[in-house]
Amino acid sequence: MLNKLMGIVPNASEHGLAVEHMLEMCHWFMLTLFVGWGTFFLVSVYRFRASKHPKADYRGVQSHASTHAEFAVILIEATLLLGFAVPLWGKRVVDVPDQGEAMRVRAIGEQYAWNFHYAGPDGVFGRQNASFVTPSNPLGLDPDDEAGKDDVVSKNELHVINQRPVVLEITSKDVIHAVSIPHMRIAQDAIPGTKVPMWFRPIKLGKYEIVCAQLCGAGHYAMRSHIFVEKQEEFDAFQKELNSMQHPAPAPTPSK
Ligand SMILES: [Cu+2]
Repeated sequence: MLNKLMGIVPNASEHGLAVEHMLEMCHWFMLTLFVGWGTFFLVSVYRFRASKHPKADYRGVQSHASTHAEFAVILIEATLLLGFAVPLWGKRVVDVPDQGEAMRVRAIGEQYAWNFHYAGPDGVFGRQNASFVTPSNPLGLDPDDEAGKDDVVSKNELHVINQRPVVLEITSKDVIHAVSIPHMRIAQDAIPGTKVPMWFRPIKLGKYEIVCAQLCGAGHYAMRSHIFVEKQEEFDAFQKELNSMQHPAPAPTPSK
């Protein structure tokens, strides 16, 4: 209920409910702390006002109630962190689905766009080298590498298959960006020179927003993409269309 009040978007991923549960507990805890400390502050301001207490009292508090309250706060915070947050995070980063089960897509950030690189039907990413980078080959795919001949790249559009786990391999070409997909309850920094895997399983067909979650320069606001959760046939059609655009068949030699 508090999550909704804070404007959380609907969940569209398998693990999303666990994240929501965690958020909800934290929000209730923060609300309790806010009301508790706020009340304490107001009561103190009123009770110890100068007109009633012209002379300062240096004896301080005699009861142990505040110590117990503080200890309870530490205990709840430690439980939230060690009992829920760390195990949840541990599960996410250790249990990455394997190659056969999941679809691997590389997400490469640049000022100011996201490139999504698919391995194509062979499931193997083509070799890349910075010296091959051109406007039409933004990721520097080696034209001589067989594995790269079926690779496709889409700009600002990530297409995935409903119910199939996706592993995003996240990196950046220039500065630090971050892939954030609120509906999937995931976010991860894109750091140049590293490739960080982040995974999720989409469970609801539809189009959702992907935003850059690191202030990466003057055009940061424009670094907005979309994720399309589709049926297998729609995904295949999308891949085929990109493939025919990016790997056009050689023109037939004119016959005499
Ligand atoms: Cu960015």
